[in-house]
Amino acid sequence: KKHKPILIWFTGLSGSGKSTVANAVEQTLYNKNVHTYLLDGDNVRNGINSNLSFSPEDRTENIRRIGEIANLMLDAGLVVLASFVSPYRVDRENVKKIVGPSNFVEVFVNTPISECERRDVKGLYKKARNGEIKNFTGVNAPYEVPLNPEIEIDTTKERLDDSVTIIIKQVLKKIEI
Ligand code: GGZ
Repeated sequence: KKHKPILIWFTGLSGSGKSTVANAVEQTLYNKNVHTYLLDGDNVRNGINSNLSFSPEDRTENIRRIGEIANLMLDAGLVVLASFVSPYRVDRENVKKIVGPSNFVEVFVNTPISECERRDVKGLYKKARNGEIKNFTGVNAPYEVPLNPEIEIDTTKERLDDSVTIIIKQVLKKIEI
C-alpha cells in the first residue's frame, strides 16, 4: 500500500511511556502494511551517537543527528517514529525544519514527573536524587514542554489502546491511506 513518509516525534520525560506508546503505534502501522522504522535511545545512543553525553550541547547534537537520519529515512519513503526525551524546544523545532513542517507530527507524552519517578523503571530518578547523575531531565536538567504539540497524551489518564487510536487516526490522515 502506498503512503506518504512522515516523522512521528515522541517527546517527554524518562519513564513517561514514550517508547511504549511508540512501539504500540509502530505495531499497529505494521499491521496496516505501513513500512516503518523506530529510532530510540537503544539503536541511536548505543550506535551512531555513542560518543555523546547528556550535556546540553550533546543533547542538541543527538537530536540534530536523529533529525538528519530521519530525513534520510523519509527519502526512502518510510514512516519514521522517534522516541527521545528531546528536552529543548529549539532542537525539536530544528528537526521539524530539517524534515519539513508538513512531514512532522509532534506527540507530547505528558506524564507527570511524580508518576515517572514513581515508576522509576531503571532506577535513574533515584540516582539523580542521590546526586549520582548530575544532569537528569526533570530533576536537575530542564524539560521545555511543547507549546503546540499536535497530539498530547498523559499515560496516567489515557489507556495505551486509546493513546494509540488517537495517534493512528492523526497519522493515517497525514499519510493518506
Ligand atoms: C535524561 C537520561 C540521562 C539524563 C541517562 N537525562 O528512561 P530512559 O533512560 O530509557 O530514557 C532516558 C534516555 C534519554 O536519552 P535521549 O537520547 O532520549 O535524551 S536526549 O533527547 O535528551 O538527548 C534515560 C537515559 O537515556 N538517561 N542519563 N542525564 N535521561
